Amino acid sequence: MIKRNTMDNIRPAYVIICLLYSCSALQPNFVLLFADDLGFGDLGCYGHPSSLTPNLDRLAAGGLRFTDFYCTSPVCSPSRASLLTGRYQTRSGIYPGVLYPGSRGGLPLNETTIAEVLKPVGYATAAMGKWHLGLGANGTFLPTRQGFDQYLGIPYSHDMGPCHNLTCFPPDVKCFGTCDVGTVTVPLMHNENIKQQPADFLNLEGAYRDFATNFINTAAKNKQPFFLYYPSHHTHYPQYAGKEAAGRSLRGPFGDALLELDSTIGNLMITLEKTGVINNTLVLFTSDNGPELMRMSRGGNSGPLKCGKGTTYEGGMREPAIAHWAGTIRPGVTHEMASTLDILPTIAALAGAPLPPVMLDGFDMTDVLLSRGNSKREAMMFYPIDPNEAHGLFALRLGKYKAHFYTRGASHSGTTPDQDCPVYAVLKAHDPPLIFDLEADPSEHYPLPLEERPDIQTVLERIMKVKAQFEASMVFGQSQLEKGTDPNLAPCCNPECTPKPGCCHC
Ligand code: CSN
Ligand code: MG
Repeated sequence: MIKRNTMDNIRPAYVIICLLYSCSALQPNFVLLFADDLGFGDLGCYGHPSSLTPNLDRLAAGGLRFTDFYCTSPVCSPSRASLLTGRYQTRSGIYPGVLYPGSRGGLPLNETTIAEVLKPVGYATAAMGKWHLGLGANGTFLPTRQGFDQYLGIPYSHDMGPCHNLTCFPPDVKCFGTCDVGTVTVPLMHNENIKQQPADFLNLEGAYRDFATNFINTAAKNKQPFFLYYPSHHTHYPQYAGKEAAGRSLRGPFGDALLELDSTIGNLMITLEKTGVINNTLVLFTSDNGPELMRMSRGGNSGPLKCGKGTTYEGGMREPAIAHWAGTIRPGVTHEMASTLDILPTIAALAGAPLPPVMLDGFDMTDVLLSRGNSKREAMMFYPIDPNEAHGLFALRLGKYKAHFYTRGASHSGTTPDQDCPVYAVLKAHDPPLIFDLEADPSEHYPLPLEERPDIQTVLERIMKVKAQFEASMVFGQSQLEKGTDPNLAPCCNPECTPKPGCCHC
């Protein structure tokens, strides 16, 4: 196994000070912002020429911007499972693929989420936006069962419902492309109740804004430390934007959706300032997986990285990431390797909370954030959307080198000129693995010639050792997706109505 951190995660100074004084005066607030299908190249501050992201650009200018930050899966649900648990999705069983409205499974309740780490040490917790870690019978897997005091949002992807109800601005213009038919319209849930079905997308961002403002105001007034998790639906397909953002970007519907997300983030920052908690709040921003290149000009952009969503190339899994903490994090750029896996241990350390007593895959990155120290993370593991024990890892990054043991294109990465990205680039085993130097060649264009490079052979030996150690430590959890779906579990605001799903409309 790669380096582990245990008790050293809890900063002794915090613990002692917590005992002597009141904990909450020292415990920082956490705002965790998670974009959907946003690529490495999509933000202005990551070089996109026509995106308008003034608030995210400001966050980056006043915070720490990561160049080498990874999610754990090139699709949504597994990536979210890892973010909230600090563990690879294979452990929690969130594979293969993603959860659907009627899925029987969800993030197992015995997994410990960031919210469940923070609640026992006094935090108020709230989630708003796209959950995508299951609903189950009677809301078994909703955020309110996973440590969040409150939830407002859509519990899965918003293309998982009939598209004719997902109209863009102006209201009579239908979205481009198709969504799922034969399932219930997309609901907006408040805690465990359906508030709207179908959800009103044109006013959704405003509802989140109000929910967040209310949550922060209340916590600040009560002098209670808080954790706000905002996994946005933006910029997942089909893009939507309310009237303040629609038509306002230079980049079409994708740019408008991104601009709307950016505005909400700007609004959140103003609320943090107004309530006087900005200097005591760590704001983290990243994305769940790479861009949907199959949407062509309406999809995201992975910038210089290869391919996108659904693949284990860099474009599928390296993400923009920003950490902002006014007066505490020195602004700049870091090339240290970090991951969504590292957020739970970092938050636990800063809050003085004990770590869950399970095998964690994350490392405390407070040194990277607070003193620009070295990352404890030496390696990053790349699992495909359908991991299994027989294939194991598709790729592994160790230091600046990445080895691909298997490569495969994905439907979500279709349409680009690179023939390795689309779905018809079938599974290919590489023995010896393809090896790239990601610092010299971040685009994974030029595999290193192993036979001519004894130094790279030595690197490969180290990589194989780390892989073997890691895989020996990996216990696959029971697959939650293989439990299948039951249409009766899909959320319906009018549960006794017939015929479903059409009558689930309130
Ligand atoms: S995802 O996007 O949920 O953000 O990963 O909306 O992998 O088959 C992915 N998929 C629908 C989706 C289907 C989605 C899939
Ligand atoms: Mg996604």
